[in-house]
Amino acid sequence: MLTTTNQPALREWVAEVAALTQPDRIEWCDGSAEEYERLCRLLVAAGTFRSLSEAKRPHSYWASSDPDDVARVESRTYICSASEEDAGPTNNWRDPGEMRAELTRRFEGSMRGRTMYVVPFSMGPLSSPASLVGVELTDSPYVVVSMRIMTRMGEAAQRAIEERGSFVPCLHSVGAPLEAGQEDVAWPCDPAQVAIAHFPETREIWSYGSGYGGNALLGKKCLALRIASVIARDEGWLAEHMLVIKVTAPSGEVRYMTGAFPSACGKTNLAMVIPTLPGWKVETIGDDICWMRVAEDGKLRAINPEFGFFGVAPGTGPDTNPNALSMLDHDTIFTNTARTEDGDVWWEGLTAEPPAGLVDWQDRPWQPGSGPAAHPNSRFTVRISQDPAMAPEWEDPAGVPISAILFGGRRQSVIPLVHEAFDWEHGVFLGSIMSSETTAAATGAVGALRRDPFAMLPFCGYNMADYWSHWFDVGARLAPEDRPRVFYVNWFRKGSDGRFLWPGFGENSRVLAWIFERCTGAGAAEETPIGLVPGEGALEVSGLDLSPEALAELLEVDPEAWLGEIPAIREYFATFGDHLPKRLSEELGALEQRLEKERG
Ligand code: OXD
Ligand code: MN
Repeated sequence: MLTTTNQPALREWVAEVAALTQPDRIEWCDGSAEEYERLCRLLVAAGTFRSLSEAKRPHSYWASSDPDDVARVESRTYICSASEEDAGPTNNWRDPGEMRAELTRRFEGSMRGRTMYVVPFSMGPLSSPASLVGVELTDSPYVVVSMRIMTRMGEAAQRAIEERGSFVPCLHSVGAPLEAGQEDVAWPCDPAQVAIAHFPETREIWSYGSGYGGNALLGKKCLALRIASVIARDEGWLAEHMLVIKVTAPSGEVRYMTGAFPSACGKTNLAMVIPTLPGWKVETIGDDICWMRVAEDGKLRAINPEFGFFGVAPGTGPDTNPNALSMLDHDTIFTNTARTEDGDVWWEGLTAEPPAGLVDWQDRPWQPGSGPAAHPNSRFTVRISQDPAMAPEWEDPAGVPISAILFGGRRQSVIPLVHEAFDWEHGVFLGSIMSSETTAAATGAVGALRRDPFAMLPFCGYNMADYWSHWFDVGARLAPEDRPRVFYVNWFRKGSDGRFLWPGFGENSRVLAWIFERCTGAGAAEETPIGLVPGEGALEVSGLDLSPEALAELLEVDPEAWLGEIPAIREYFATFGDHLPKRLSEELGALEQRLEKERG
């Protein structure tokens, strides 16, 4: 059991925060199984957790959050850089001094009546100099057990911090102090006062008022993306909101790919996809975050800094993601799913018919027709090691060499099933114009179209236009033959009858196979004004219930519809003023010319 540290900065910071937040107790977390068990028992006793049936789902728990604390709150997520310009127009900026003062007031006494847990953790393998270490101070035992699943947490991480002598301080409170004799609630939080603040210059995170997901598990979105993106800019690498997969062809040849998709667009499903194409294999390296560096061998190499999945449950089913289902069989925490009579969990998409006797995510009896039983952003928290499709090299500190980078979003029209960028620069342009129809992963309207460049809109810790320049700079350091090829995919195109044209899921392996073959030089492509699409017969569609007309519609590039997108892109780029890389305006101009030429 850890009781303190020989690291002066950590010791002093813990003492300082304790003096401010006034917890009843301080507990240093060692990450042991015993500690996990004890905290889970405590969460059961507090009513936060319910044990699921040992027979149905051994060693698993169900939690139901406050109905006002169910997703990341982007409107209360702040980048507090010294200058507003450094945060850029896509982030909420607050002056660091003012924010610090305001949050200090909120944190004052915020842990009264509670335990403050000291949670040392590493994003990335402990042995890797590329990993980032942090310490989360939190008054939420739910956060502690989740961090043990999601990160390499505990004693070994603390030793790494002591050796390095530095760490990223991550302060978290649910913002619900208990006065003497006051009874606790199952999910303490303070939704009205939520603030998730990032200080990029001093590399600190302060999060107040929420106990949910990315707001509270600070290693993931806050550290491994927002703060890491700033560190990556300064050090010349890339911290990305991307899955990483290993694709093996029937020949045994291997290629690694990354993919950026906005939240809840099927990233986890693609990371664990079981190919329908005979002989092909896909294995997972990561499902959400990837860090890429130009390595000594000249390749762009990626690691997954995480240790667990925090995946969206609804839509995870036997057809969409059988690997995930077997991974969730045991040792999993479910938050805001529905529950069955016999002590198991359920969500929309798990089975065609809901079982009788469900209780919904708020623990109320559920009736068919009364809305979703599971919250649309309900989640599972599970160790990566439980994924049967994990590639053995997923923890290799050297990373895996990337051959292809995929971008994608949820677009009902205009964007074809797949197209390839002409080169790296055009690829950066494709990433910068990504747009998607919004989902339930964040609070706000669902189904509206929003620009989500590189799927980093909620996660880039600095000016998005400077981030694009950084992508050009990293590309310039790669030899042309080592630059990954860039692709844009859209599984969500609909036909004139309003139905999805592409079956998706396992069939997406057909698109991966074409991408793979483009990387090895075997795949045929046809040039269009927007990029390269599969040439005649190059996309393997045999055995699919897909008419030639539907295939043509899927791959169609309509110059008129694309020209219709240009003014909005130009307007969007203009919001970045002088920061916009000149190369991106040139790419836009060149696209417009190619489209006009095609239209004739
Ligand atoms: C996530 C997200 O939770 O992107 O991964 O919202
Ligand atoms: Mn994500």
